[in-house]
Amino acid sequence: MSEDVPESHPRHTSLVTRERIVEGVKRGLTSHAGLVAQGRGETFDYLLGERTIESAARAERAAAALMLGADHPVISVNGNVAALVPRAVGDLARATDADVEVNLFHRTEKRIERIAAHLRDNGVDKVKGLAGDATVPGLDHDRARVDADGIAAADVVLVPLEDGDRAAALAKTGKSEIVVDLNPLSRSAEAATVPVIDNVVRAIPAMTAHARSLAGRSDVELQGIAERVDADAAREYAERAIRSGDLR
Ligand code: PTJ
Repeated sequence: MSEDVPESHPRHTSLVTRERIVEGVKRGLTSHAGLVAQGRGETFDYLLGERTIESAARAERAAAALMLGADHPVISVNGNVAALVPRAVGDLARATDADVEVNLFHRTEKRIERIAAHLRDNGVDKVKGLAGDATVPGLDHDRARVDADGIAAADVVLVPLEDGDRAAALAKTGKSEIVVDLNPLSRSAEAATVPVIDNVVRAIPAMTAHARSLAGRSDVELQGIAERVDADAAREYAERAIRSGDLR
């Protein structure tokens, strides 16, 4: 259990995060593949120094502005996100007036129901994803299913830790896509309108803080902030940080 990891441990946060994923698997929220994804994420986070790099901080502000200025923003939640940041997802949804939709790569009705219940237990009032009555074009069978009044109707979708195929297919629908992914070279990050190269445990609370401080800005101002991010430059900055990182 995470309480067993002493706070004095130099990698306390990373170990607690890992424990949350293990717990998520035990509770049937997170897929077994989610463990592998977590391991990959940990590697990139280690190489980034387990901190929010400057370009990611700028992208988080832009992402918040994009969501605030949207007509219908939706936060997509998978098994890893549900285990790691259930409360933070609710906070961001309230701060940006966004829908929350459970949308799984390894889709089972049982896991969707469990995740929806877990999110509700953590203060998310309304959870979509159970209907699955629309599809994202270009994807085969269950991986394509989304809610007609959720992701299918959204103009801005936040997809943390997404599979590359699905992120690319969603981008092709013309929606603006915010991707949180620690790997700047991933196809998901490449598909993003706003790539946030940061750990979801830091990125979602940071986006909420930005959304709160940007509340009340005009649509023109929000659009200006959102457009100021150069997606290619953000990915390149992160790649440089990883390749040249001095971790000692
Ligand atoms: O719950 P499901 O069925 O929807 O499945 C979710 C996973 C994440 C298992 C599924 O979407 C998947 O297989 O994803 P990938 O292709 O492994 O991609 C996950 C990406 O997220 C990788 O590029 C990781 O580096 C990155 N990642 C992992 N943990 C974090 C992360 N990025 C940000 N924060 C993290 N904590």
